[in-house]
Amino acid sequence: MSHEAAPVTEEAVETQFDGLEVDSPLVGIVMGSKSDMPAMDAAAKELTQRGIHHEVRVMSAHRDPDTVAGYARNAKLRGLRVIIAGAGLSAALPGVVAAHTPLPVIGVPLTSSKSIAGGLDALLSIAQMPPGVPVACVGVDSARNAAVLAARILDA
Ligand code: RP5
Repeated sequence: MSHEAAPVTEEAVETQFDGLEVDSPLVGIVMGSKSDMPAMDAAAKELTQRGIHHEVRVMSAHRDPDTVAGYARNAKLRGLRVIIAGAGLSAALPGVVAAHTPLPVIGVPLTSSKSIAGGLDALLSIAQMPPGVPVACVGVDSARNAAVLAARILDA
C-alpha cells in the first residue's frame, strides 16, 4: 500500500489561498528622523482611514545609508507597491530610496527647526531629481496628500 500523498494541483492551492486575508503592507512610509513623525502621521492616518495596509519606519539617508539602501532594495520583493518618504533640510531620503527601487516614490518635503525659507530647502532637494530617477513631490508638510496620491496609484 502506497503512503504517497495525492499531488496538489495548482487549482487546489489557489482555492486554499482564496479565503486568506492578505495583510502585508502595500505602502511603506519612511522618514529621516523621529522628529518628522508628527508631520508624517497624517499620511498613516489617511491610509488607515482608507483601509490600506502600510508600515512606518524611521531611517536617515545620511545617518543610516545602509539601512535605507537595504530597505529600498527589498521593498518590491516584500510586496510593497508605493513608498512615501518624508524628510527635511537637505532631504536626500526620497531620492536615495528611488535610486534603489523601481517602485513609485512620493517625497514629502518637511519643515524642521533648522529649515530655511519655510522648507524650500527640502522642496528643491526632493523635486530636483536627475533625469531617469523620478520622485513625485507633494507640497511642504503635505503628508496627507502623499497618502491620497498613493491610494490613487494603487487604485484603492
Ligand atoms: C532631516 O533632518 C530629517 O528628515 C529632519 O527633518 C531633519 C532634522 O532631523 P533631526 O535633527 O531632528 O533628527 O534629515
